[in-house]
Amino acid sequence: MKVCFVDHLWVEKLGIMQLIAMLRRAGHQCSYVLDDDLVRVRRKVAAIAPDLVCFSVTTGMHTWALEIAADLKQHLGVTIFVGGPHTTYFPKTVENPAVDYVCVGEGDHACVAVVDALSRGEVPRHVAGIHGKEPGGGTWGNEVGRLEEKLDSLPWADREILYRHDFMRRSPFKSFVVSRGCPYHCSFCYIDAERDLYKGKGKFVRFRSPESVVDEVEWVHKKWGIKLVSFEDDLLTINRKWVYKFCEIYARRLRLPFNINARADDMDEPMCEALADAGAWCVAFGVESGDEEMRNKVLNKELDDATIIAASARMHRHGIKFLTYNMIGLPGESVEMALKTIELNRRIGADMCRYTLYEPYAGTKLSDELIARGELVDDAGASSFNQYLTSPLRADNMRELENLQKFFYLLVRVPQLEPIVRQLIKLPPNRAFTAVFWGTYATVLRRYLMLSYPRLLSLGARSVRHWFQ
Ligand code: B12
Ligand code: SF4
Repeated sequence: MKVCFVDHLWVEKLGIMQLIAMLRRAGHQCSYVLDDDLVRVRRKVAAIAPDLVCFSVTTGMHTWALEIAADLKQHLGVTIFVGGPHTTYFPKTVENPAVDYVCVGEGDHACVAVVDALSRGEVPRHVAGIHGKEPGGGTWGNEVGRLEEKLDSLPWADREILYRHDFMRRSPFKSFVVSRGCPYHCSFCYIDAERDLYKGKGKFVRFRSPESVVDEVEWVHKKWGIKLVSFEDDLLTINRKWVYKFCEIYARRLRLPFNINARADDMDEPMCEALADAGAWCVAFGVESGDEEMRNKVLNKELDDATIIAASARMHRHGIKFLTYNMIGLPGESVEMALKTIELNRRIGADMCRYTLYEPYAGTKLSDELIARGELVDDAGASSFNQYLTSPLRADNMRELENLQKFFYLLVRVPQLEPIVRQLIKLPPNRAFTAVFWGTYATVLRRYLMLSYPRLLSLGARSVRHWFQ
């Protein structure tokens, strides 16, 4: 069967690459249209003439995908299959007139089972995790299946099709996700919803074997070249034994610079030593808020200031750079509390920071509480990339917080500016503030991902429409 994935993000979407690998292994033909323009997408898909068009969507980009799906359905009459985190948490997407099937949860086996069934001319009614439409109206849906415990049994992500684009092939960093699940319960994250979905369906936190991960990175490096290995897993450090083993093999065979996501409380002496010896370039971890009560009582992060401070000093001693994730515009946050977040980053000497406005994703614990209390501008929760610019929370000081977020990194680096910024944030939001934000944010991104200036500009040009939608 001819299957075509359509997407508009110029990033390595491992979900799509993973499914392409599964489908090709099962003997299906796959293609990947990477474009955001409706007419161009229609033309490219028509030229391929697929039997099935697939989208992999997160909440926010689903609006773009559904618009394209409607156009393809109307003009080409093609079958539409949508999966990814958005349909996992919002299976009602199947009610959209353009959509034929949605996948809830992990789709490695479900995707193949659906395509196999369709190629036999059957309705994939029996496939776990799949929802579809009843012929006479209404919808049907199946419970998710068991989680795949042996991640090594899945084929490596198929990068071949994506790397036909020079821009993607030449990327200095190449992305990998080698684990699934996370044991924590942050209130702003979807992880609890995912854990509930899979209750009784197998082990939630799983890792590939370190050997297989190093084999894959080595293979990708030999074939396409890597300057920086970007491990995008939620938390690579939760499995200590795994990290030590991985670092030992990686140091021996590759020793390429790499980035990981971690928690500050995992970054003790042996962990820092192992990562430093293996050549880690940067460890990213969540500070989220500089106010301990906000971080732990509201965000449920289970992490105190002292641990963050000690871990940061340790990483500096071991020569590991670190990037912090921070949110401004949190529920009940005052300007002084937000300034504490900036102050904590300054104090720990954060090498790089990411600083967005808190985006309340519908279906997460915190967002649902805000919706119930009527504290969101609309009930849909966050649905676009606007966490860079505006907040959907109702709060008297929100304009000031939105302005402060634009100056976050500048204030971490140049504390002397604080008295001026305190005055500036009282002004209405304006383009000059937005320019400060993009300038500083791009500087961080460039450094973290080892991007050249031309590449950064090119990435910005390809993404700009989605950032401002
Ligand atoms: C790497 C990553 C990124 C990368 C790459 C994004 C991407 N879409 O792949 C970057 C940095 C660009 C990114 C950005 C964002 N991310 Co992000 N990201 C992740 C992360 C950590 C890993 C994703 C991954 O590659 N997983 C491995 C692959 C194999 O899994 P997968 O993509 O989910 O695909 C599986 C299934 O979903 C399913 N599936 C996927 N697509 C399809 C399609 C079909 C047809 C079928 C049948 C099945 C199917 O099958 C796949 C194999 O099992 C996840 C958390 C996580 N652990 O999954 C968050 C996560 C996806 N991100 C999230 C968010 C919120 C964002 C941002 C909105 C953040 C922001 N505010 O900017 C943006 C949105 C960008 C976008 N439009 O996709 C949320 C999404 C929640 C939601 N409701 O949609 C997640 C789930 C984190 C969380 N727990 O809250 N992200
Ligand atoms: S540690 Fe990260 S992935 Fe885990 S619950 Fe918290 S935010 Fe979500």
